[in-house]
Amino acid sequence: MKPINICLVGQKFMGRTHSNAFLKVGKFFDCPRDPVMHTICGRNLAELREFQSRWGWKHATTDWRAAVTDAQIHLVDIGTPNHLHKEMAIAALEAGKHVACEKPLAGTLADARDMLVAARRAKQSKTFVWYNYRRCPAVALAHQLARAGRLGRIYHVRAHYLQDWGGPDVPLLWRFQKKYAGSGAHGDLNAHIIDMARFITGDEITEVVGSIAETFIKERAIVDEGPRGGIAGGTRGAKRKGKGDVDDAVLFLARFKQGAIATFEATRLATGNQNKNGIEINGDKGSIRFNFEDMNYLDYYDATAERKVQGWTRIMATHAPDHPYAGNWWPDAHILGYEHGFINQTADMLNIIAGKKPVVPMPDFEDAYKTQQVLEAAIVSAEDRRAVKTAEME
Ligand code: SOE
Repeated sequence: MKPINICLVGQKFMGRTHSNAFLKVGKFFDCPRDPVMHTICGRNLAELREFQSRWGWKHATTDWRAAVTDAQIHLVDIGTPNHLHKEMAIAALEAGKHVACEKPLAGTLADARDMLVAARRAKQSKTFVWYNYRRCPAVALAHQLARAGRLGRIYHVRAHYLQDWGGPDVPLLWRFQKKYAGSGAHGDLNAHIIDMARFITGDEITEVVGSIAETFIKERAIVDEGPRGGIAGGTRGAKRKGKGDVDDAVLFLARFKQGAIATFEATRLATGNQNKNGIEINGDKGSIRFNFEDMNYLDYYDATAERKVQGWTRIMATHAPDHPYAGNWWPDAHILGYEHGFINQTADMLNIIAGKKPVVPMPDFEDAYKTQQVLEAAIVSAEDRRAVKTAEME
């Protein structure tokens, strides 16, 4: 089997999820290419060496530019803070590599546009964006049901991504600084649910009708060392404070091209909700609802069933061959977790590189740019206090 030599940039939280996916994918999927964990890049050499030996990367380097342009590399995977996506992706595309990039595509629409232009120019390169929740079997099933017409005409989309890790005790990480992240909960969390809503409905958001953004916590402790493999980390020993200049929460209303209306809600301050990534969609033939904290289930309501037996069906989406990706994992109800979305995505990336079809559509730079336009429209809408068409956000 032909190898795919991978260079991953980033060795924190996403570095771990991606390394795990590259390590496992060949054990559970018949991959058309052999993923080789060739080079890991990061800034701190001591941490990098430890990471390299823990996960089994062949080489480790702090020189990302040399690594992503190295003739031996076929796929560059970017798992860094958002402000670095553009430079790294463009360098890799210009060197003829396939590129996988963490979400959102970039911190700003301008960076995302430059990445899109580079991707369009690099005709031989495939691009991928890690909207990993598309590949939870329950979400992929919702997409298939909607595509098969089981929801009928869609009236409402109600999406929320609620976390609570962003309180005042959390230090001034890159995620709270505009120059690194672009935005806060918005680009981090609304990005996922915009992608999920577009993916399931197969429709595009044409207008943000109104948006509200709030930064509740304006100052945070400055710490020397960020978290190692998680999100937040502590503030022990911190003496200085700095300004957090991104949103903690953004809510907005939107319209879809085919007429559905929608609400989106993202926050890091929803006390008690740790990773409540949820969506509900109502159509004239049926409805679905999904909550990542219960990720193996998809709730489905079939409004075409005989009235006396209509009701919510709670589907444990782990049954092969009916449920997407289920056949690659365990017997029914031997449930899956967060990491499986990344592994499923890796299998599909390898399929696409080999010219095969993914199980469900993959977000590439072209697709992720559409999500980025919606993110930008919501920012402009909140700033200008007006309705904003996504087409304005070129
Ligand atoms: C932090 O809010 C975070 O890790 C996001 O960055 C991820 O994209 C999301 O999947 C889980 O939460």
